[in-house]
Amino acid sequence: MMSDARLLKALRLEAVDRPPIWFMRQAGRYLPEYRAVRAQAGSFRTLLQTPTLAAQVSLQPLSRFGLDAVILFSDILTIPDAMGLDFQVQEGSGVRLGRPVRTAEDAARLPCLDMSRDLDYVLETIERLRGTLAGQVPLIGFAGSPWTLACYMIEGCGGDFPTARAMVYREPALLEGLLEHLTQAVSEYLCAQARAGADCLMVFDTWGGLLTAADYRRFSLAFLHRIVATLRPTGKPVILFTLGIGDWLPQLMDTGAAAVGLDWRCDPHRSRFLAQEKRVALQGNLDPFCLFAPPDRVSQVTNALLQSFGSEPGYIFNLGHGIRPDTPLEAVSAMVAAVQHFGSS
Ligand code: 1CP
Repeated sequence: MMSDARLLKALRLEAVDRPPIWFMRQAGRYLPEYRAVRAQAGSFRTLLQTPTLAAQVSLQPLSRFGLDAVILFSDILTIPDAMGLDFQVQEGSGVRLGRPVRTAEDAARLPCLDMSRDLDYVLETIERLRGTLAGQVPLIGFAGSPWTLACYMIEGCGGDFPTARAMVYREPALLEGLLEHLTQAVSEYLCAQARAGADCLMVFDTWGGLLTAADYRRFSLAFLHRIVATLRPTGKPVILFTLGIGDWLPQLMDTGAAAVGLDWRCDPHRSRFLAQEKRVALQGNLDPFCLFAPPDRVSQVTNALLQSFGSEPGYIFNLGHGIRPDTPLEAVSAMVAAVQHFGSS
């Protein structure tokens, strides 16, 4: 039964035979089978927007490694794209949004999305995956946090977001208005993903760590709180991940999320200590650069990390951030095998 899946048990803080494993960006460019489908699609955007292909690449890491979860193949930038900002991925030079939001007029022009009309292709991908997975492996739906989406929408590209970060000080009211609008969209998007068949929902707050402590609370954490509260009636567990969370881990644990994701810098012992007190699960946090070591070294580091997290319930193995596109496959296999055999010898 689906509710017996390791991932869902760990999220409920129930005992499991070994930690569940999946990893951020598990469907992506480090896989030759992904690159083949991406080439066949012609562009990243076509790949995203074609449910048969998006479902196919979502399943690739499951077939290759036998992981404990499938994450929907999509991108956090589907929301700005649906709002008319024209999302493009350029070969080698990252992402671009053709129409950035810089003024109150730009913000006022942003439409309220209708999920079943504007993001129907994402919901159709989830429905297909739910059919194929037939309750065997949980499916993770996701979205970007309002602050992280605002960074891309204001800047129009990735990088260190100078325009967005200056707006925190120059035009906080404009920024808050944009974040309100995005909070509504992200909440509705994740509710729609839950209805379509996602078993668990993850919010990527990739750029929350750029803010000061006070601004993190005001411009990111406050909105994460509201998203978690809106999702509660769906009954689906929520995982929150802020890259560079550092000192603010306890506050993230107080949002009501089932689990928090840890980046590679978080100390497993301190995180476990806090999580036990707050009754939340943890997910993380092998350094993605560990996967550039020889396979036997990867196994050693993975085992040491598993030991540090210990065998108490409520732990999900993952990387501390997305897997790098140039990661050797032998290293990934060694990491996965170490987790799958943990505790059995
Ligand atoms: O060329 C290609 O094939 C495109 C590369 C790519 C891929 C594989 C992009 C463009 N997005 C994705 C898929 C993706 N993105 C997934 C599903 C795959 C999986 O996890 O298995 C997910 C969950 C994301 C989420 C995402 N996109 C985040 C949050 C997670 C994180 O890594 O911090 C962010 C920040 C993005 C933006 C984005 N999309 C793509 C790129 C190259 C970027 C980074 C842009 C930048 O900041 O420069």
